[in-house]
Amino acid sequence: MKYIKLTEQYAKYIALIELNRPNELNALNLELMTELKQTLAELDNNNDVRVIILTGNERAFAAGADIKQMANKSAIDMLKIDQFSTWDQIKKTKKPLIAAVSGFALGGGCELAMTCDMIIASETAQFGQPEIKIGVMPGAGGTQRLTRAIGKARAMEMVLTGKFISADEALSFGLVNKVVPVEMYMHEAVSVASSIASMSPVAAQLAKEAVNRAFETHLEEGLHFERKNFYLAFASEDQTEGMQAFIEKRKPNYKGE
Ligand code: CO8
Repeated sequence: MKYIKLTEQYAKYIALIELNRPNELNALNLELMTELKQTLAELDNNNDVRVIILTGNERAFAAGADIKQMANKSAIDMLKIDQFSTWDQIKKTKKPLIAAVSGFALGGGCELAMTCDMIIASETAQFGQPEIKIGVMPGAGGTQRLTRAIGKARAMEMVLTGKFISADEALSFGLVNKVVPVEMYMHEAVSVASSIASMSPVAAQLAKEAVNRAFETHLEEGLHFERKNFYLAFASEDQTEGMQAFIEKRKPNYKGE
């Protein structure tokens, strides 16, 4: 792969994907997004992986879609390229996906971080939807996910002025889970990932699916969906193991079955 690096066993049950276009601040060109989609699909089918961490480098998580690649495109070119089918596929990743963000997370980069299930940020992280400054607007979920995450007033300000927010602001707005010193952000992401990886992968998948449903439907339907997934958890060996381990006062040994 040219634009991403994959370490399948970065830590026990944890895979690490690093966006790797450092000279372009990890601008998300079509090739990178295709590699990312394929890698996530493969990891979703790999039983040795329970949690995936997505990161960039210290300077940039990703500074947005590749402006140079888009600049001369017509609306019909964009329609035919249909890059959003790639984004839709990434959104369908079943395993928990943690973004470890340092430096710039802008435009499509901010949208990619928000597509993940949690965001661990270094204190140097900056989030923004600056598309308006180049004459367009967010296109990969920025107007929707950001608004749901931080509310209309703040999202409107970011989207209409293009201003960046700091990691601490993002934390106080509820966009990120935790902010730590730059030398600690990967360590913190691995720590959260390890905690999730020690749980039943079946339960994690069912729970992720149910939380995401909260964004897509009304309460009654969401509760109904949750209940079905709750029942489904009882079809797993991990449920038997988890409850038996509690009763026997020992650590559960989950197999993802
Ligand atoms: N696309 C292409 N190249 C980029 C991008 C980008 N988004 N961001 C940075 N680069 C390149 C620069 O052109 C530069 O390359 P070169 O050295 O060849 O000139 C290199 O990365 C380093 O960048 P800078 O010299 O500009 O670094 P600074 O530290 O001075 O500035 C900034 C950093 C503030 C991040 C600045 O680079 C910047 O403003 N970048 C653009 C941010 C932006 O507007 N992002 C939104 C893009 S549009 C978008 O994401 C729409 C998403 C729609 C859906 C997704 C569909 C795929």
